[in-house]
Amino acid sequence: MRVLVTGGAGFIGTNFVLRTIETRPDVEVTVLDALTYAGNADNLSSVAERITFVRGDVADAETVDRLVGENDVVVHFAAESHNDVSLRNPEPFVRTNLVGTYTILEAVRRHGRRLHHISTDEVYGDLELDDPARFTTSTPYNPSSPYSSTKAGSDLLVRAWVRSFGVDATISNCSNNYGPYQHIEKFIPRQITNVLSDIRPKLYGAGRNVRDWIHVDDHNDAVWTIIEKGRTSETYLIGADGERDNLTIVGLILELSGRPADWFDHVTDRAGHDLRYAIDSSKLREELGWRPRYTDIRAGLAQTIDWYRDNESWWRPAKAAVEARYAEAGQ
Ligand code: NAD
Ligand code: TDX
Repeated sequence: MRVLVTGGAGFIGTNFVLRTIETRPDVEVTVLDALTYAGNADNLSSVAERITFVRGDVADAETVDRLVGENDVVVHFAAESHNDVSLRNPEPFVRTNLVGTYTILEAVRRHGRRLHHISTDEVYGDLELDDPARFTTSTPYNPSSPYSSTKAGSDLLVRAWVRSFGVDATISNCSNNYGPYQHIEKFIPRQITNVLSDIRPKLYGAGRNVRDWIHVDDHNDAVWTIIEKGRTSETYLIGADGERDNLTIVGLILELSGRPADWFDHVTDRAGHDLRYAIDSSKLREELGWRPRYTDIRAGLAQTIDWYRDNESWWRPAKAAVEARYAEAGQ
């Protein structure tokens, strides 16, 4: 099988490519990545001989058409992915997430290829903290931010291309990922690298917002399960029953790092900050037999802290600039 992985030099895409090469010797991987600030080609240096890497834009129709034509399956991870950045400058979100997905869809349609589109639980908006409900595939779309609205729009484009043109596509909406190679602008790696830099962790607002954490390897195993066993035109929700509020996550990081429990700051809240996400992944579990392997978030976080401690050269060059941007916003 020849697989085109868009966004393969970012956090989840890197983990997907490394794991695919390790566990599926019969798969040929081509990565298409624009190497924005969030992408890093060095992530893939250990498998450079085993993959084809193309630096390019998913909104560039010519490049996309050629690469889609040369592959059997497209796994579309490429996106602008950070809510805080989307609040400062939404333009690249519209271009990459909407025009990029449109460009992929047109190429997939022309060449009759299979697409798996990677999306997020944020398309459903948020839940109240005391609401026992979780998102299902029938929850109405209700995105809050420029990021999540462009991801919602990209999902709707995929659905329309399936219905109108018979494109062979599946969609997955996953909850918050953590693990190695995540950009340090994101919550968990920001706090881990803060602690490693002697900076106090920064919690937006009261820290009561809830995210449903899943280890990136569990997400990527689910993606392979859908590629291999998923029914065409279906949407699958991916989640590992990992609901925790941000305060709890910071508490665990402090404890695992041997710091006092109150060694953190409350900072300016995010505009329009979604309260709670929670995924009901029973469709994926019951229909396709997927199960998460990382069910102990404490152990998963300990392993992630070790990775950032052991790979300081990977994140250190970006740290001062990331913190300076947050400081400007009072965060
Ligand atoms: P990331 O920001 O770490 O990586 C994105 C990658 O896409 C980078 O390598 C970047 O260079 C590349 N890219 C950006 N614009 C591009 C363009 N125009 N053309 C080609 N490449 C481009 O993001 P991530 O956290 O790995 O997320 C990957 C996907 O998973 C996204 O679609 C995101 O919406 C989705 N997702 C993420 C999470 C999460 O918790 N991180 C959860 C659910 C879904
Ligand atoms: O310094 C921080 N302090 C803080 O309290 C940062 C960076 C974040 N937060 C809060 C905001 C959220 O409640 O932590 C939570 C997680 O924040 P992010 O890591 O920015 O993730 P989120 O906004 O939930 O979105 C993530 O999950 C869904 C990914 O970035 C998206 O790509 C994915 O779709």
